Parts: sequence; structure tokens; C-alpha cells
Amino acid sequence: MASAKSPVVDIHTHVYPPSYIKLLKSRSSIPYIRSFPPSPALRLVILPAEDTESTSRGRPVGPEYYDINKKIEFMDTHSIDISVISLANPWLDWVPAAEAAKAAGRINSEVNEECGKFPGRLFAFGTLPLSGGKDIIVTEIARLKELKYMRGIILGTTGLGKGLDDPELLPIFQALQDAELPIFLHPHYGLPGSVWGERASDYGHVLPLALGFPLETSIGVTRMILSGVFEKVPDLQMILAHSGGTLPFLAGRIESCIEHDAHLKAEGKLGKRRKTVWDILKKNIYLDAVIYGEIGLKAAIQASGEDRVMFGTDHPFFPPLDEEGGKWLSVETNYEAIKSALGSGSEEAKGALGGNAIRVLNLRV
Ligand code: 5CU
Repeated sequence: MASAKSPVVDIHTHVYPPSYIKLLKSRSSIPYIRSFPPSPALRLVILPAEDTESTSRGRPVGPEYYDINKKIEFMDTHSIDISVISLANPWLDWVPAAEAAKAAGRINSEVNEECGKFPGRLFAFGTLPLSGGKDIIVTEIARLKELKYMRGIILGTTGLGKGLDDPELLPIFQALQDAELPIFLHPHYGLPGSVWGERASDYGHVLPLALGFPLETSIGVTRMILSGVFEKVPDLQMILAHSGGTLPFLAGRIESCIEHDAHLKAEGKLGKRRKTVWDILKKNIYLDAVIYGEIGLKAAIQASGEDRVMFGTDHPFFPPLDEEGGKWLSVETNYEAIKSALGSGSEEAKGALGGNAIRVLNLRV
């Protein structure tokens, strides 16, 4: 365990609670879990790009995906004091409308109860019943606010099916702002398979995960910015996965394209009330530090501020390929990036490792 003076908090760490695993095992289209004979081993297939006949069809799925004791073991191995767990992608996006309210209620309560087994060590981001419609979603937001360990919600980029610039999402963003529940924005769908070319399956999961995920997040947030969400719901708070995808790096270019767009000018969208991408990065956006490198992390810190960056691991994804047990390279790489970017033991590094998350998410029982 890290010292009580500078706790380490992992804000990007997933679970599939047992009832969600049961649902996945009952399905045969993504997302699903099954074995591929002759191997009896179960595989989790979730990404649109990975449902192909190849060795990259899904990934092995063991108790680290659903057993909360394994999460605690992982935390202890990596000196993590507190984790803010979230349902992993693709959440409840695929659940039929009539089942959404019940599924979200059951899964959010189950995750909240798992947190209660380790008071002070586990908090959570809840999941919204997106297919259920506005009233059901807003009702679940109000319920989440009352659950002891919930500190926000995790959201993908499709929203109600039309993306995050959909005006029908505004009442939901408003409800989240009013409840002071931040959105942890996380990718899942990537980019259309055609961009990866004919040999995509030769490259395992690299293209969709390394590029598809971050670009999806960048596009989702940029569409929110362009549609004026952050002027209409001015105190909406978002935590962007993977250090904002490419947003910190591209913010200047996005801002310049906005300023030079004749259509936006003609529509009266370039007035004084407009919040720039830089304003939004500093006022509405927090970034996780799941970027695996000093240069990317420095861009995130410069874009949003060192007090807005938060350590994460992406557990149980990216385990070491060979050895079992011990420390994970993916986690150590994120620790190293924070040390290199902010200085080992500095106040800023302590903030990124845990202090910022404790302050922003009120991680006290
Ligand atoms: O390895 C992967 O596919 C993933 C995923 O699906 N979701 C995630 O959060 N990280 C890695």
C-alpha cells in the first residue's frame, strides 16, 4: 500500500459484474462470451473489429474480469489505495429498450454492493440505461446520486444512438450537471473497419485500440463542442479516457478550423459567448493519465492543467502476455510517465496519482 500521505487512486479500471457476465454468456453476437473449439477456454468478444475468424477473436476472460477480490489483489500488487470501478464497454448500449431500466438498476446496485465490501477502497461510476429513453435515464441518474459509492457515470460516444451532439441528450447532460455527477467518457466503437484495410486481421487489436479508440473519443467530444453543449450546460464535468484521445494534441487545430469556418460564422456561432476548445479543456474536462508515455501526458497536462489529470490502469485489459502474477508493464508505464512528466514525489505528481481524484470525486466514505 502507498503511504497514507499520498494515496494512489485508479480512476480507469473496469469490471463486468457476475450478472453482466451471465448475460454475455447467453449471447451469440457481440458482445458475447464463448469458447471456440477445440479450445475449451472462454473468450470475451466485444469490439466490432475483433469478431473475425482469427487468433485475435476476443481475449481470454478469467476471474480478473468479474471477481472483485481479484481487483483488490491487483490494487495491492500495484500500490493502488482506491479504485473507481466502472462497467467495461459496451455497457448497456445493446440492451433492448424494454429491459434497459431493470438491467441498469440491477447492475448499478450490484456494483455499489461490491464497493461496500471494501469500504474506502472502492467507488464507482454507474451505467445509464441509454436505450430506455429520457425519463428512465433521468430516473436512474437520481437513483445513482443516492447510492453510497457512486461518483459519476461512464458513457460511450453513441449516446442515444445519434452521438453526443444529439440535442435530445441535453436534458440528460443537464440532469448530470444538476446531480454533480461527472461523465467518464470512454470509447468502444472505434472507426469503421474499412479504414484498417485488407490486412487488418494480421495486426491483432493494435489499430482499433491504439488509434480507433482515441480518435473515437476525440470525435465524440469535438462534436459536443461544435454543437454548443458546453455553453448550454456550462458546468457539465467530463473525464476523458486515454488522456482525451488526441484532443490535447489537436486542440489548436480544432480551434483554428472553428475560427476559420465561414459556415459557423454565417450561422452566428463564432460570437463572444462561444467557449473555445482551450476554455472547455480547462473548465469542463479532466483527463485520465492512461497514455503510456511522457510526451502524451505532458500534452494532457498542458491542455487541462496538472490539477485535472488522474492516474488510471485500464485493468483488467492489457495484462502481460507471458508471465502470470507480478506487476503489469502497462501499469508501470503509466506510473513512469507521471514521474517523468511531473517529477518523482512532487506535489503535482501526488495530485495526478491520487490527490486530484480524491478532490474532484470526493472519495471519502
Ligand atoms: O483491449 C480492449 O479491447 C479494451 C477494451 O475493450 N476496453 C478497454 O477499456 N480497454 C481495452
